[in-house]
Amino acid sequence: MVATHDMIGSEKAMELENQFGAKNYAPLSVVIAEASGVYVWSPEGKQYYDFLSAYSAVNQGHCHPRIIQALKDQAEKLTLTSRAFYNNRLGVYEEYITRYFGFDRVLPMNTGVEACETAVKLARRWGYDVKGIPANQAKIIFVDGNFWGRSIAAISASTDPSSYTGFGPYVPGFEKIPYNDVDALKNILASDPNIAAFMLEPIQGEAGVIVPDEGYLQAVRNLCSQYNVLMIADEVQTGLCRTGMLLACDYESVKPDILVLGKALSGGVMPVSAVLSSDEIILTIKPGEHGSTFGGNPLACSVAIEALQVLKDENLAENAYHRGNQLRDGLKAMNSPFVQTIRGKGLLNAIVINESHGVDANKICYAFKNNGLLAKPTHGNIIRFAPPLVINQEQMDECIGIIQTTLKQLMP
Ligand code: IF1
Repeated sequence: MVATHDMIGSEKAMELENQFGAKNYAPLSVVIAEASGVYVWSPEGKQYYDFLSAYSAVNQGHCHPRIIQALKDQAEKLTLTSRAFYNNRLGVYEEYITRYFGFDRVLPMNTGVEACETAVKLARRWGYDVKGIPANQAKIIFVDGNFWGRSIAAISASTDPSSYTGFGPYVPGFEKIPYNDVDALKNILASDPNIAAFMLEPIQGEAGVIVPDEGYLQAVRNLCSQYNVLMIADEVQTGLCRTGMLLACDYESVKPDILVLGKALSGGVMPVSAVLSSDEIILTIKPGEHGSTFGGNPLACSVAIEALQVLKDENLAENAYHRGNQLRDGLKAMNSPFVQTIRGKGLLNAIVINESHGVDANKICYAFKNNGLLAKPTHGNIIRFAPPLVINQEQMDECIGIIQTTLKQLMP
């Protein structure tokens, strides 16, 4: 029996997870014990560049000192009151985040999927109370390749069999159309008066960093307005400077009716998510009709204020924009036979691997690991490259060097 505070080694850590944990993941065989900025270290002290950023939850860099300090300071005073009472941090946070993004109000939740579920509930409720959709007839449109979490509603919207198979029956009232297809959206909105909302990621993360055509977001905005359908932007992964602007929607100056944030909203120190919207939409949910034990807790509020302030103070959107160009230029210059496609915006990138050389994406990620860089394949032959947004030019050059050296080593 390992004492709960023993500093165990990598082998023991993996052994314990394999023996006592559910097997709902198949992690790369690397154990992380410490992290700071763009670096993580194994229990044995081996250093790696983190090119996954906990799926874009540590945009500000691992264990950012200002965010950790905010966590510590608040944790010593007050962590949780429930929403049965007011507390002295929630209102301050609500004013801060609504002014930060330009919305009337915020509904605070914890995880990304909770916030996306909240957005779906808000859209349905608005559909009934404001748009006048008949009871229980509201439809919500999603796109092929969407990913917004692992809840029953989220997998009911999914087109990925590995997300939904074996978990039915599914939530009704969800329809799917192709991503990046304006005509498909126009046709479905014109065909059904009971559509409450259209929900999409401005860039699809899990689907493999799928960047839509220039103008798609603006076309979505216009069509949703034209047909009185709410546009829900799931920026849980693309938001908070990840793609080189504060929000991915900012590239086309599009303002969604409902904005969903999560992940880096806390700088990766705890689960914090948020749904931002207008009075007309968000006030359709009345007291006692929605909530969560930890939603809007004082600790999350203090952490999120600091995490958001760090994004601005350290110009992380601008850095993500330039470092992303540096990375994609570096990858193109390699001209590697393994790399079929390079795509992304800011520091949300992916390479599609040409596996015809007998080397698959998983093997490449293990080779990256051996050379000091951690990345993980998403679907099949796609490797996501998403380092913390604090990465500097010199560190990015070193990472490009590691990637190039590794791919050369693997050539037959
Ligand atoms: C896993 C990746 C997957 C998300 C978007 C909502 C959520 C997510 C756009 C839900 C969560 C996480 C979940 C995690 C792996 C990661 C992920 F795309 F980021 F890589 F799976 F697609 N909207 N994404 O990306 O947020 O409830 O997790 O806080 O489930 O394996 P959550």
